[in-house]
Amino acid sequence: MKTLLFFLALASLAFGRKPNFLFIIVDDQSPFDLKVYDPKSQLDTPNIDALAKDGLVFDGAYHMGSWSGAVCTCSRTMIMTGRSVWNIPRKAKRNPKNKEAKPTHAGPQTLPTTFNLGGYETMRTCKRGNSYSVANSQFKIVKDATKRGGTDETGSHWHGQQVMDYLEARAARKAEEPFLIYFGFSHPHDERNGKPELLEKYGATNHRDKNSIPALNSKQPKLPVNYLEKHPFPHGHPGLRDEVKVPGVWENRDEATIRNELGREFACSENIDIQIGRVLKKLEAMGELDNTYIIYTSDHGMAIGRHGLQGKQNLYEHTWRVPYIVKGPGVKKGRVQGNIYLLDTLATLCDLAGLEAPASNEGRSFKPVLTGEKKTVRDTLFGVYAGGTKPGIRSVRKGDWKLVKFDVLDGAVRETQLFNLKDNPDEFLTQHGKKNPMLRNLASDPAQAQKLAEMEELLKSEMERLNDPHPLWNQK
Ligand SMILES: [Ca+2]
Repeated sequence: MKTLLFFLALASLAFGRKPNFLFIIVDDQSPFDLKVYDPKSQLDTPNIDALAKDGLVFDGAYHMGSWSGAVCTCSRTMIMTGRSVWNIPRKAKRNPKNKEAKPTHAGPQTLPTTFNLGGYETMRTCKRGNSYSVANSQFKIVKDATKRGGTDETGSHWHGQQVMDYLEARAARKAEEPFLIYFGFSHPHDERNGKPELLEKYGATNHRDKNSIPALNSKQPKLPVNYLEKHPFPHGHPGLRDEVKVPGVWENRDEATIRNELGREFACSENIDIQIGRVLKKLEAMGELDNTYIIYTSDHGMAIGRHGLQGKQNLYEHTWRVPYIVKGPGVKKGRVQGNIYLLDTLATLCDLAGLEAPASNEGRSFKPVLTGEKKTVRDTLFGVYAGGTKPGIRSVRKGDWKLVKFDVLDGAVRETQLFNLKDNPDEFLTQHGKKNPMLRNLASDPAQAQKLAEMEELLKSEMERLNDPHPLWNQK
């Protein structure tokens, strides 16, 4: 018997244990909130910083966008299915070109179904709603509730506690099967009701009076470098909740309102970091940390005053991009461009687990980037916001160049922006400073006419390739 056990142990070592996954996803966070992406940020996130130091930080992680004001819903559906933005399950009438759009009970295979079949125990905690409910219910253990309050029971601590309790229960029953934990938070999405001590740290208050503006406080985060009092033209979604109705901000874009709201966002984000710290410590104590891939990301970015916008319904880098950090067995340390979409997560996690990605998946595994064999898995990135007037906003990026087009309000707004992101990472719209003539929108610069034409062509081909049903004014 002893000999048999010895050989079994040897065999399990030889074949290796399946790795675990801790997929952390926050709600509405710009990468530039984090010190990892903006060293000048005042947000303290020691646990995320440590993750970044021991793992790989992606500078080119994007979500593909949304055809709904609820950007969360599209983004999270892409994560769950690995499908591209116009090919995710939804009502067929919204895109008659898309034959696969009709909702069916079968639907595409998802992150939880694939990992369930692969012998994983799948567990999730996250907010309720604005996501792909079919996939949410497919996890073996589901602990969902929307927690945006300022106490342990009503805020991010609650999500952290669900994971702590799950890990405790696994330890008690000596669970052998590998786990995939979808560790979601309801914050820093508004309302950003942070814990009192963290609000105090960032000089913020839970502002509730629509008829006044909050007080300025020297502890509040500074205004973003690309802050504007107003976006230079309507962005195309009149009455959009995130731009006009967020409690504490509404339509105000004055310095005090924006700095207070950033303080609230930071208070909520630091509390998330504290919860991550608890869970990582627990994994270490259980001896599971070294065999666990940890992924940190957000469903999309967020404006909060940048470019005069407040919400997530735009395609500037602060909102189109997401933070994306991976640490785990065999993952290189450092930074990489990586050019990835959130929807590549499914294929990548399958690859790392030795599972086959489902046939319905369109994402690409970026495991070769994680192991250092490649710098990127995509040359071109496409983005859409079509939740307001149609066609809406489109973007395309290749190398350092990025094109953004607004075609909204029945043709009343037709705007083109061309940025060189290497020179102008903050996407200044009008000339910023005197030294570098690239620090502005270059769309009308005759010297860039050829680059503009090239990017226009690239955008058109991406829209066609990806089944986009709404051509822009200059594409017909
Ligand atoms: Ca969100």
